[in-house]
Amino acid sequence: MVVLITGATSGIGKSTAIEFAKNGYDVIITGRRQERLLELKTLLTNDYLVKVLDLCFDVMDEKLVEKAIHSIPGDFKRIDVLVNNAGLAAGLSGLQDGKLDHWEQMIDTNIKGLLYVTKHISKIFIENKKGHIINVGSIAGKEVYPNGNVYCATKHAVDALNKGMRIDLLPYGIRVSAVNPGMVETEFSVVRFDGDEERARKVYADIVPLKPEDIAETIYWMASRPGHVNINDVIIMPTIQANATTLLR
Ligand code: NDP
Ligand code: 8X3
Repeated sequence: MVVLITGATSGIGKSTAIEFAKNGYDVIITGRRQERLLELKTLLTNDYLVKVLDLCFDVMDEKLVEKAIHSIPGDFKRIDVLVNNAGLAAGLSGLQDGKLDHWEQMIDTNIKGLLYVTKHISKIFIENKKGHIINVGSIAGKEVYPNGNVYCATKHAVDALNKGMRIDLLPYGIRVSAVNPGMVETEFSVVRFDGDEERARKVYADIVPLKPEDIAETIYWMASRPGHVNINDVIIMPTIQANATTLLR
């Protein structure tokens, strides 16, 4: 079995690569940071004795996405599961104060990047008449919170695409699922606050957030249901978080 994970250099994507490798999957890991891909490749190869292919590309660039997916060799091309995980929030401010480059990066990564990867991998799945796409959405795709405007909009788009893909790919026996987490402690907040580690630390101070492993285990559980079962949608929150804006500190 083969899984392709976008955004495997950190956080949820990295934990998901480890979880699938633990369960004997060969793994295609992708992201923009080559050195991190190589570190993870070494870990997965040595600790779990699986085959690993690293593909370094930016999901925002359709030509690079197409080139990377077309370069996948032999056995790895028999992909069983695609985890559409690469994504980010950039900024947290009122719409009136939003930065255009933040908006474009979120739209180009979370929506367009996910679409590019899905379009190319779907063709492989259609040829094989099987496959499973697991989209990483967010509680931000189910609710809108103050200053979350564009990030929430991109994750609402993922929610809509998750439903649309399931309809379009139904004739080909392709399963489509989404996992929508609340707060998970990863590099997410450091990225959101443009590298401000102190501000990022405060997001998770005095709470017990989800760990990336919690999401990875859920993704693997979805992928490992029997073939006639599709988990459409899961919302997973830390126990201290009731919804996007209500949490116990
Ligand atoms: P991290 O910042 O730890 O990981 C993000 C991953 O996405 C990295 O591997 C990064 O790789 C990759 N990525 C970002 N932009 C691009 C790009 N343009 N091209 C290729 N890869 C890219 O954050 P998380 O693990 O938390 O985030 C993973 C997903 O989970 C995202 O979609 C996020 O929206 C979602 N999510 C996160 C939550 C949280 O609280 N942490 C909650 C709900 C959803 P690289 O930089 O090497 O390219
Ligand atoms: C990440 C979770 O609540 O910061 O998608 O939007 S949240």
